[in-house]
Amino acid sequence: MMNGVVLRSTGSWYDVQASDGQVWACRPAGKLRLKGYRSTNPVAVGDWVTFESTEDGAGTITRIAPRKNCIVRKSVNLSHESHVVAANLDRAFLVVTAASPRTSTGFMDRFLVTAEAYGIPTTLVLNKIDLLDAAGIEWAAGLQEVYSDAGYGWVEVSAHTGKGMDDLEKQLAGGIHLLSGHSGVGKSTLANRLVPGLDAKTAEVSESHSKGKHTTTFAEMHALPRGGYLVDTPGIKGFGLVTLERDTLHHHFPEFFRRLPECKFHNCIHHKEPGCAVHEAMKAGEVAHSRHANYLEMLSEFDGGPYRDALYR
Ligand SMILES: Nc1nc2c(ncn2[C@@H]2O[C@H](COP(=O)(O)OP(=O)(O)OP(=O)(O)O)[C@@H](O)[C@H]2O)c(=O)[nH]1
Ligand SMILES: [Mg+2]
Ligand SMILES: [Zn+2]
Repeated sequence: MMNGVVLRSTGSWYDVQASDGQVWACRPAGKLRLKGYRSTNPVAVGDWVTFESTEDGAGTITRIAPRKNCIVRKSVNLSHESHVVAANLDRAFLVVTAASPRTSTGFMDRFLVTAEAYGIPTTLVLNKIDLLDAAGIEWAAGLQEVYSDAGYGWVEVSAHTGKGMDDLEKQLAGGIHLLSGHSGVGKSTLANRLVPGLDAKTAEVSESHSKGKHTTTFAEMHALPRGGYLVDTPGIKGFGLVTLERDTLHHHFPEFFRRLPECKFHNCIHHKEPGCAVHEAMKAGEVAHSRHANYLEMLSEFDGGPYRDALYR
């Protein structure tokens, strides 16, 4: 019996890296499934598994360790089934760009809320800084302030010129790190820079739509030279709001949560209540209007029924 971590899945086979570093091609034992999950794939990238070697030199996965967390995509056809993209993440790096494609703060905030809710710390990575014009530089400076104030890490890089890459590398020591973001923001290009010898497929953003081409289609995990792992994932189009609750949504905005004790009402949701400390902080320029506007937008969605998607434990 051996223990290892799942690096990638190719159809019904899984590449599992054993604790001695060797990679085994494994198949799951029949009916293997973690309790409480209804997903199209029983085993996911980042899962810690136990396996036995078989006579043909492959392996059979006999046990999946309970997951610390996971990122999930709803499958397109089977509305009740979902696909576990990756499990056991120590940090997510949300890659954003000013143009080709432009990442909206609405998208960033939805990602951050979901990641918060499931305990995945997130750092924002602004890529393609080589392409920033004056307006882009201003946009980036504004966002850096907003997200630093909220309590998130912010790194600026160019996967093309290499600028800022040491900064990013320093944050990748140990653990399982996820690269996420829209298609075309440069996740695979960044992975190619960070993982020596990696030659992940990348593709130019379509000129007419300024959108990525969904080049990466499966999550794949790579060992980093200084230890730890990096998961390159397919681009996200957008997502709903998990099994979040309307009345606790605001808990997942760290800068709102910190101010809750100063609100007049202990159950303030920072909407229209009098004596709201979040509104006061906004007036004083300490909480970003964009964060609050995006929060209200999400809040309004709950009135149309509960959403579930994207990330869950
Ligand atoms: N100018 C510039 N282009 C970049 C940079 N990083 C990536 N690109 C380009 O952006 C395009 C998309 O890069 P990918 O790495 O394929 O993007 P991705 O996020 O992996 O996209 P999906 O796999 O579709 O989700 C490619 O043409 C890259 O060469 C950068 O720092 N500067
Ligand atoms: Mg890619
Ligand atoms: Zn309040």
